[in-house]
Amino acid sequence: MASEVKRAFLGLGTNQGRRETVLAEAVRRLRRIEGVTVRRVSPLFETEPVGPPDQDWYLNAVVEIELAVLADELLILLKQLEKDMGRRPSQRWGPRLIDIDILWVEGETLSMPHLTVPHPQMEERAFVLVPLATLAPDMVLASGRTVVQTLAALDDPHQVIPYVRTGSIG
Ligand code: A4P
Ligand code: MG
Repeated sequence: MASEVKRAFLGLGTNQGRRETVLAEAVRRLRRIEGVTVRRVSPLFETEPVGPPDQDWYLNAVVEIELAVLADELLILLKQLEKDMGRRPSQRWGPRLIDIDILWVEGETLSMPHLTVPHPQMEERAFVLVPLATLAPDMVLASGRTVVQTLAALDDPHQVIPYVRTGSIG
C-alpha cells in the first residue's frame, strides 16, 4: 500500500453494449476496489471515435478518485475489472466494451513500458478534456496549462456532445 492518499482521475469509455449501463457497472466495481475511493463522476458525453472510423460512437466520462495504492497496482486492478466485465482483446483504438485509463495522479510522473502517467494523449483529446473540465477546470496538466486553457487551445475535430442520460451512474 502507498503511504499517502492521492487525488487521481480515471477516464472511462465504452462503445459496445448498453453503454450507460456499462459505465454504471464500471463505477460500481471501482467503488468496490480496496484503495480506491470514488469521489465524483462527471456527466456523460457522446463522443465521435478517435481511431478507426468504422466503429460506433463512445460514451465517455471521467471519475475523480482518492488513491491509496500505487499507480501500477491500480493498473493491474483496472485491467482485471475490464476483463471481469467481459472486455475481450481488440485492436488498438478499436471497439471496446470498457476502457479505463489512468489519466492523472497527484504528484506522479511515470514512464514505464506498461504505464505512462499522466496519460500521454490526454491533452490532445476532447473526449477526455471535456468531462475532466466539469470536475477540475483549474487543474494544471503536464504542459503547465490548466484543463480549460488546454481545451480552449485544442485542435481536435472529433465531436463531443452532452449525453442525455436516462439514469444516474454516480
Ligand atoms: N497503459 C500505459 N499507460 C496507461 C495509463 N495511463 N492508463 C498501457 C491505462 N493503461 C495504460 O491499453 C493498452 C496498454 O496501455 C495497457 O495494457 C497498459 O499497460 P488497452 O486499454 O489494453 O488498449 P487500448 O485502450 O486500445 O490502447 P491505448 O493506447 O491505451 O488507447 P487509449 O489511449 O486508451 O485510447 N475514442 C473515443 N471517442 N472515446 C474513447 O474512449 N478510446 C480509445 C482508446 C480510442 N478512441 C476513443 C476512445
Ligand atoms: Mg486504454
